[in-house]
Amino acid sequence: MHGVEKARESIDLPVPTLPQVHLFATGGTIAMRLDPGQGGAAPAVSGADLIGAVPEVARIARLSVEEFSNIPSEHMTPGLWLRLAARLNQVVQAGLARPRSSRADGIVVTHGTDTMEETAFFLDLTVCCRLPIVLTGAQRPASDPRADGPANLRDAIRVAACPDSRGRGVMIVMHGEIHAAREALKMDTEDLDAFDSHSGTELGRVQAGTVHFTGQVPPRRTFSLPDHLPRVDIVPMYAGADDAALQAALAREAAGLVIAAVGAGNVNRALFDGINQALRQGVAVVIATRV
Ligand code: DAS
Repeated sequence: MHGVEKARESIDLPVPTLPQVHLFATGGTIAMRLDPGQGGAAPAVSGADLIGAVPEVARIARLSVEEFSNIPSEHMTPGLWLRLAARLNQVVQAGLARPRSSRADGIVVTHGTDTMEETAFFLDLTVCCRLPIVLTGAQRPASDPRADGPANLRDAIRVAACPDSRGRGVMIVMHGEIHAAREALKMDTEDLDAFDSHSGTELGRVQAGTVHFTGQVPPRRTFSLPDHLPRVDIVPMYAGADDAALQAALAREAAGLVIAAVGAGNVNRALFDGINQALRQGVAVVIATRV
């Protein structure tokens, strides 16, 4: 009798629930396998397979998966950014209407590393919420015996599930490092430590399974999601450049140009004249620098 009473008592105790993390799989090397027929790595692994490869994350979070796409990130487009941001906003908004136990506490996006910084920055500008949104990927395909995808995914889920990650905007988690989306740059084509923060100070690290934040979150601005993104071209300045790229952008009716100028924003005569022509045509021109 005493034992039955005890069992009833333990059933009535509130059960602590694990955080809920929603994963969007978009593709990239993390979702590729070597395909000798194609002479390289090719998309082959779903988001559900990625989670299946790290069963231990069931101790960190409850997971749901959405197969958004399975593409190399070179194929990412502004149209796909709009769709992805809209879905993330839906998940955030739907979650707010749900009871605490069934709403997402964090979001992970698996993505190719080549344009990850661009997607991360776009999401940082357009998904306005305090939920952690964490992008991760891999430098080695899933078929590589030393694949880095599983460890990166585990770390990303840890960061997305961590209460301390709230309000820090969109982040990239790779090789145990946490980078703010506004700061992250892919700096190495092959090394597993592929990303750096351009200020030189990362936001934090995942060490021995624990999330540590050490850096400051850069100031964040968010915008409501437009229906359509205007064409903006990047025009590089380099020794010997002429205005060919700039004229091609104008011919394709770019609404804006970003000039990757040299030094403190310098261009040569040909680009200077082209920029003035663009301004006369009402095209927005932003002078940035390669440095
Ligand atoms: N396959 C490339 C990409 O999709 C590289 C990678 O993911 O690391 O971006």
